[in-house]
Amino acid sequence: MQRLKQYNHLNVESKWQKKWEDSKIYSPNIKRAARPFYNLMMFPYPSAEGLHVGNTYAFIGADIFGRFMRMHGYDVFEPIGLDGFGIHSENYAIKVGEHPIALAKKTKERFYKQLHLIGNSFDWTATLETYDPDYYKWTQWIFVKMFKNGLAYRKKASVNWCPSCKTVLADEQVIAGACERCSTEVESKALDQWFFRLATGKRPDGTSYPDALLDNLEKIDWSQKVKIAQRNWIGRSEGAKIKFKVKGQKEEIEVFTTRPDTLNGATFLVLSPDSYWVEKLTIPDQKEKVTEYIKEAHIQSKAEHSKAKTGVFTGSYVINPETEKDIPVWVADYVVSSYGFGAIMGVPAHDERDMEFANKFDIEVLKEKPDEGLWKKIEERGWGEKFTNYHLRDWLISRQRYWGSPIPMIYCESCHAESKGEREDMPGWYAVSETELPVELPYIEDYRPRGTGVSPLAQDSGFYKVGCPGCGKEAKRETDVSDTFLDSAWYFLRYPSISDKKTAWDPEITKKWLPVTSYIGGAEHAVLHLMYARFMTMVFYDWGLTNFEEPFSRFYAHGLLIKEGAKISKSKGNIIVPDQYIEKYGADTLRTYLMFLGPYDAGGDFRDTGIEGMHRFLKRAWTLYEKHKQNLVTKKEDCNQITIKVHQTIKKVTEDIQNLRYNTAIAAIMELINLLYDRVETKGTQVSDNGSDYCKEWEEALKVLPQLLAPFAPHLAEEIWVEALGEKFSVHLSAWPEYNPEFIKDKEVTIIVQVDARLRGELKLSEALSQDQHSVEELAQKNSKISGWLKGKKLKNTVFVPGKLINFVLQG
Ligand code: ANZ
Ligand code: ZN
Repeated sequence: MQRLKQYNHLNVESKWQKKWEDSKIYSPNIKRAARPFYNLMMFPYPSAEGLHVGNTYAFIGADIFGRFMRMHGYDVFEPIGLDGFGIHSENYAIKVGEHPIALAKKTKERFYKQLHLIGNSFDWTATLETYDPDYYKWTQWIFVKMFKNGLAYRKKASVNWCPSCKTVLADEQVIAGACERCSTEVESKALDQWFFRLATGKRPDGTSYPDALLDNLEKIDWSQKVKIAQRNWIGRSEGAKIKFKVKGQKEEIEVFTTRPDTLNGATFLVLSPDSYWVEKLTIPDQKEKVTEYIKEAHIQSKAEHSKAKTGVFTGSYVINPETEKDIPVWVADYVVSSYGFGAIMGVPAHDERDMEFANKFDIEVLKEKPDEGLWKKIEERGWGEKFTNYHLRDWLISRQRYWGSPIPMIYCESCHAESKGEREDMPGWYAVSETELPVELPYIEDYRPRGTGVSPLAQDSGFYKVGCPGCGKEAKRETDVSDTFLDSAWYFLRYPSISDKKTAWDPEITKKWLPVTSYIGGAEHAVLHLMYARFMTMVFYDWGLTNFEEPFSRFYAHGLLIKEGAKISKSKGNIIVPDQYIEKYGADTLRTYLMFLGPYDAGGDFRDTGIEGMHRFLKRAWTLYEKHKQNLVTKKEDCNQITIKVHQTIKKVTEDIQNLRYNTAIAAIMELINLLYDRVETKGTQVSDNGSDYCKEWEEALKVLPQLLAPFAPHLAEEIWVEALGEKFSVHLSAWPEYNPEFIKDKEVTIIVQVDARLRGELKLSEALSQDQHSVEELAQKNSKISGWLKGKKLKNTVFVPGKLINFVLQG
């Protein structure tokens, strides 16, 4: 009998990776697939030297699910690409002193090589990189459509400015007053910016995007914590707007409040430092103080906002319509310019922040009880009306950086002067004609951010000088690039249509493959990316470009990988690169090890010592097959026991993978392997030529095992399937095994307990338990009838016949 070869993971893994790719078993027929299953994972942004183990944790977990579904007969489409534009890649380029264009080539090679090595079932015929002009042509096309549909606009806005990254940041990219990427304190700066109407956009039926984004959360199967994060970010707040007459003028200031019933206790009004009213209401005597305060407020970072209250009096008063009292108007930075109307009524008796402020500046506190009836009164008297406010802001799209998709807009000074342009509300502005897309990002030698608030593209007259689409005179291209989040807000639509040169996404293909069946990624993207992708998809739906509102039917957030108890980060110097582990132990070991660390949504703690154990374990599985031709199971009772265990394991692994409980699925497979290993006859050859001496249950177990292993250890599984069992390539296209519920019904079994071969008692146990020596020993020793016979005696040996008998042999 021929012995199998030693398992060499390096040879085996590269062999199958090549075979899989050559035979295109992971490239479904996009046009014709009968049971499409779109298995998406968040594509990486290549920032550092390559993928780290944390990235692979995400990809492997998603792949396991895809492989499982493929074995259930689905046409699984699992694409991958690079979110390669943007500040991450650009900052890395600056750090290593290379041009982003040159670096992108290297990074692509490096990342794709690593992504091959982990053994995922990616469709390598459908990759995309967001910096590829074939891709960003369509990103720009989306921008143009947003502009033409009134959903993109430009305004001067006070924005978060990171002086180190030299760029604008969205509110969500500011963590406790500091830049999310480099931790530098964020300043505020007034710049002209492009926005998408995420918060203020109206849908064709007149409803609003935030409402729809909120309501739709009920309809999608997403991790609960992610839904909560989305809900909070949208932050729908029901309340009222109330108008306050300025004393001695006919103007009125509007405030937003969730407590109109406390109007009777409002003793002051506060404006945000950026409020349009500040200049209007500041009296000459207060001018200097107010100007000074506003300057300070701009330099101070957001972190300071939560500290002690600061503020300055404008010198003006408004009239509280309910109390008819004159109340002072202050300026303070605890009022946010971008929320509500950037102005509040101060009700110290019922609001803590207002109380603190009133105490500090000696403002009157009226301890009036809230009055439910006020609300009606406010509407009747015309003081105000119901108003729903959102925390969600319009999406700030422009970035004053180089490495991004140029915003495809043109500005003409002379058209502006004549109030001409493509849109009435934006004189001077034209979108680049769709036939002229893409506006290619030019090569600029010194691409580093200037810190001047304009993009490096503004240095390149060859780029920005352009004829006006309206009047033909010399005009200027927009030199800002778009936010990377725009690139990733639609990439899932492109993958299935990647070979389509005429449209961004083919309508028929899109209907077939989308919405995405399963999306897996990090919880850190719970807000930004997922919200932007949902918003864009809803917009596309409204334009008739898709037939679904929600892009991801199911989203699952995986947990975080840590290393020896610590967060994995560059500053800690504990970044783990997967390559060395793959080289030493193989991708199968790394995959299985990572997934064994804990429930997939909880993450796990990576330890070098653990991976050794997993490696030995997988080798053990191979050894089983290496030996199985000489070493067989022949005993009838062993055969029965194997059948039960096999079917129990199929059930467990199936259910666990469905629930992404990979760790317990792996544990079950380990148990099965251990049992098979245990039951093998090791006393030489007993096989007849036709192999009829051993039981068919043993054969079945040996065939099921690689199938259960396939999602986790795809190379090993394939090697066993094809090389050891001689089955047809590929195990990954084989049908997932089914279990027979009859076999795993828990029967009651009687175990005979002997001490020194004399009957001393009986145990009635479930079939499963009756097979387990350790449990049986324990239960027997605890049993009151039996324990007397064992007390004070030394045990020499235990004889165990699974499901039948246990005999304690005593010393002396
Ligand atoms: C009077 C009042 C009395 C308030 C009271 C609250 C409690 P949410 O729920 O987050 O929407 N507010 C309004 N605009 C603001 C702004 N631009 N910056 C800072 N605070 C602002 O909060 C709404 C409440 O936050 C509003 O209701 C307003 O204070 C304040 F006992 O008005 B309230
Ligand atoms: Zn013009």
